[in-house]
Parts: sequence; structure tokens; C-alpha cells
Amino acid sequence: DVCDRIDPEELKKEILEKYPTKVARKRAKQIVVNRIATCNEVQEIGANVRTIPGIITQRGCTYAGCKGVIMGPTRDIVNITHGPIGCGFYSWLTRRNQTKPPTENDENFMTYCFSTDMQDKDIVFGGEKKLRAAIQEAYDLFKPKAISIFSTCPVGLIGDDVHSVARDMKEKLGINIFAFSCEGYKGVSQSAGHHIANNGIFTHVVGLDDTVKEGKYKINLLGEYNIGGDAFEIDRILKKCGITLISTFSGNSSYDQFANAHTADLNTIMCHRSINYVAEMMEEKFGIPWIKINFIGSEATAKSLRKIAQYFQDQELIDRVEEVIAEEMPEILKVRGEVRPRCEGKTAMLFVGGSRAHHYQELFKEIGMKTISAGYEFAHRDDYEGREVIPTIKVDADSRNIEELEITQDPDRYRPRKSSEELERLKAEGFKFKDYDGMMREMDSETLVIDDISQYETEKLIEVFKPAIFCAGIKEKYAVQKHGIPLKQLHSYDYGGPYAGFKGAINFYREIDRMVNSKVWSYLKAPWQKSPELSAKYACD
Ligand code: CFN
Ligand code: HCA
Repeated sequence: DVCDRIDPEELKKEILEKYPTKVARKRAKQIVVNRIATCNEVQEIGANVRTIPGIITQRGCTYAGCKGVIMGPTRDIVNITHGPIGCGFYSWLTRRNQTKPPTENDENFMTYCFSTDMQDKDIVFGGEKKLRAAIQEAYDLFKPKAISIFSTCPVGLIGDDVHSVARDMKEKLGINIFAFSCEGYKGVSQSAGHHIANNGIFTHVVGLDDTVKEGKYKINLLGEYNIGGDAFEIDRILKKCGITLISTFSGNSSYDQFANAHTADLNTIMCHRSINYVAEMMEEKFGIPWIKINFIGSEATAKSLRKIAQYFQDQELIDRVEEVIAEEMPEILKVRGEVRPRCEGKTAMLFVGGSRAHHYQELFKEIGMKTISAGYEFAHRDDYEGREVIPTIKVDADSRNIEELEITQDPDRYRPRKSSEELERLKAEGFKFKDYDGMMREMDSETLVIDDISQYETEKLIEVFKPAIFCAGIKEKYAVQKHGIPLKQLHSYDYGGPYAGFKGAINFYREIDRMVNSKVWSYLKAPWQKSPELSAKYACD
């Protein structure tokens, strides 16, 4: 076993040696050898800090997080990028978030790319006039329910007031128009863009429509973006269980769903990193409790359905959920049984975003594969280290208001949801505290956890461990595959999916089986293996 032969601390040292002293000091905090089994505590990891200039990062920008990630999957808001054409054009339809308008009359603007196409003269004299004209033009052409505006870097630099333009045009046209100050350079990654988008959608849309929908068990699904059709599969399962989905933030979503989201009984959070802000705000303003769920992995899906049923404390739902699980599992176990002997013991590395590098480890585990190194691009410390929660669901008199009580490891950074005295009292009452599912707690000891991994570090890991599969994004894909290691894109799923829910698990098992057991990778020779003079040349340069 390659992992038994390699001392991860030695490898970390070797990686850091190549960096200048100051850079090495910074990177050292973001590269951690997991010691969970030996000391039963997660170590501190450096996360959500600025990438050191010069390092090739996987990260994206604030505009990407706001416009692409959070607002991108909503079909009927016209999203106008205010800026030179590049940002709009290159972020157009790259994320494979799918949508299905319920009828032919429902709008779908996702296939369009709207931009103000700023020119030199707009940078010099200001772009507000052009933005006003773009909003008017979009309105005249499409008559949408809402228009949103996204600022790119130059907009912030020249000081266009996108919010006042939005206010004026909202008044003039009588539809909802709002803007996001999500200039790419803000914050340290796309994570800042999630926050800006969540604040905006909460302020301008959530709560506008009080219509109470039919349904016995009404939930919102937060942090699910319908990549490769994931949300369709989750919808199918929820429907089968009799659970009503009021809104999804924001996979396959519409403006009306956001406006009505506050009428749900419960918020379920899948990608905590991108959406915890909305859950917290909805709890604060509308008293809607939230629980974490995860539909990546068949066992995780079953567990999440049970958790939702447990919240409603309704025997009919509890029984229905068990029936659905019992109906879905045989096919999954059959395929898993076929695939597992071929995949058992093989190794994976996952370096993706802010939640998938953790969630997908479950799916690999189900087919017997080991994650030997993983990390997020932009997650925060709590996504790695976890937080302490009381897993016991506490139900109030009318069986509706549950609380999943939670304390944090770092009260200065994360608002504790209960005061410490209250927690002490609950502890004394016998509530058991458990650390919630941060990535590091669920990974094996001696695995390398690396935040905001660089291209150089990626290549070093591959050279040393030669994993059976590497999971990352489009920028990493071909560089990794030139080493003869298959790369599965866990952002876009390449051309595959869905991978969520029960049917998704089956798709994933089959796909990974094909990839790790194909001989084609062993035939591949990197350019520098075929022509060693190439690497010699680069070494001289
Ligand atoms: S769909 Fe999500 S699941 S929202 Fe987030 S943290 Fe990105 S776009 Mo790429 S695939 Fe990725 Fe996550 Fe949440 Fe996607 S792991 S990086 S910003 N992400
Ligand atoms: C983003 C979007 C992205 C990029 C994926 C990739 C996505 O970060 O702006 O690098 O392949 O999922 O589309 O994360």
C-alpha cells in the first residue's frame, strides 16, 4: 500500500522546501496531516485566506460565486453582467446547472448571455447610462418578472452606482430590479460572492409572496444547484415520500419560489458552505429551523430522508420514507455488489469547491475506495474542522419546532446559536454533544488535507501517490490526465450525472468503475516522458 510507505509529514516538508521561506510559512498552515484517530481532535487548518500571488490556484472570483453559482441556476430572472464582455461571455453556461420550466409558457433565460459590454469610453466617463439602457432593452425584449445586475471588477473601480440605477429602473418599469456589488476582486474567493448573492436575494425577494401552498410536509432545499440534473433526482425522491418542495436555492429554481420560500416548515441544507447565510437569516426573521442533510451517497440519502421524517414526527411520513428506502436500495446494492470487487482498495483524491470534496468521499467509500488526500478550494474552517452540535432533535409541544442545537469552536468567528450557559444546562440534562460532519473528522488519520491546493502541489501528490482517480475541475483535468491518471470533474460531472440521490449513486458507481479500471491510462505517455529533452529544456530555462 503506497500510503504505508509514505510519511505524510516528510512529504509536506518536501513540498514546502520548494517555496520561498515566507510562502512556505503560509502554505504550511493550509497543509495538514490529519491526526484524528491518534488524538481524537481535529487540528486547526488555515482556510479562507488570500491565495499567495504567483501560485496557480483552482479558485474563482466573487462575481463567479454570486452570478454563476447562486443566481446562475434560476431560470426566469434576467441576469445582466455589468462590465466588459469577457466576464459575461466566459461565465455563460459553463456550470451545467439544468432547468425545466413547468410549462411552455414559463420563461427560461438561462440560455442567454446578457452584458452591458462596457467599452473604453464607459470606463472613462462612467457606465451607468449604458446600464440603464441595457435594463430597458432587456425589459422591452423579454418582459421578465425581475432583472438583476452583477458588477464586475471595473465597475467597482470606476464607482458606478449600480444600486441607484436598479432603484430608479425598478420604479420606472414596475418590476423587481436589484443589483449585486460582487466585483471579482472582493473577498478571497467565490465564497464572498455566495454571501453577497444570499444577502441580496433575501433582502429583495424572499418573503414577497405569502401564498400558502398545499402540502403536509413543506421544506426548502438549500445549497443544491442541479448540476447534471441532481435536483431532478432529489425531487423525484421527495415526491415519492410525499414531501413538498417549496423552493430550492437555487437548482431548477424560479423567482416565485424564492418569494414564497418563507412559507416552508423546514429548511434543509445540503451545501452548507454556499448557503448557511440564508438558513440563518430565515431562522432569524421567519423562525424556520434548519437541519443539515446530504443527498450525495445512497446511505447519506437514506439518512437524510429519515432525518427529515424525524423532524416532522409523523408516523405516516416515517413509514413512507422507510418504504421508499426499501424500494430503492436493492438496485443500488446490486450495482454496488458488481462494482465493488473491482474498485475495492483503490485510491482517490478530491480537490473541489466548498463541499463536494467532502460529500463525494461517501460515494467512494460505498464502493470500497479510499480517499487519501482532499481539500476545498475556498471553504472555511468549520467546513474542515466541524462544529459541535447536539444531534438529538428536540421537539416542542406542537411537534413542529425542532432545534438542532449547536455550539461553535470559534465563537469570535461563528455566532453560537445558543448561549454557553444554555448549552451547559442542556449538557447537564443529558443531551449528548457530537461534532458535526466537518471533512477532517471523517477522513482517516495520516491523510493529507490541503486547502486551496496549488498546481505544483497537485503534481507532487500525483507523482508520489499515483492515485487511481483524481477529482477536480476543468482547469486541472488535462494536466492531471497527462500524468496517466483519470480525472473526474466533480463540478460539472464531465458529461454525466446525476450523481445525487439513489439513481445518482448508481450512475456514479458505474462511471468510477469504468474510469479506474480502464487500461487506457497506463498507455498514456506524458510529453516529457516521450521526449525527456523537454523537461531538461524547462529545467535550464
Ligand atoms: S454546485 Fe456547489 S456544492 S455551491 Fe459551491 S461549494 Fe462551486 S460551482 Mo463548482 S461544483 Fe463546487 Fe460546491 Fe456548494 Fe459547484 S463543491 S466549486 S461554489 N460548488
Ligand atoms: C466557479 C464555477 C465552477 C468551476 C468549475 C471548474 C463550476 O467556480 O466559478 O473549475 O471546473 O462548478 O462550474 O466551480
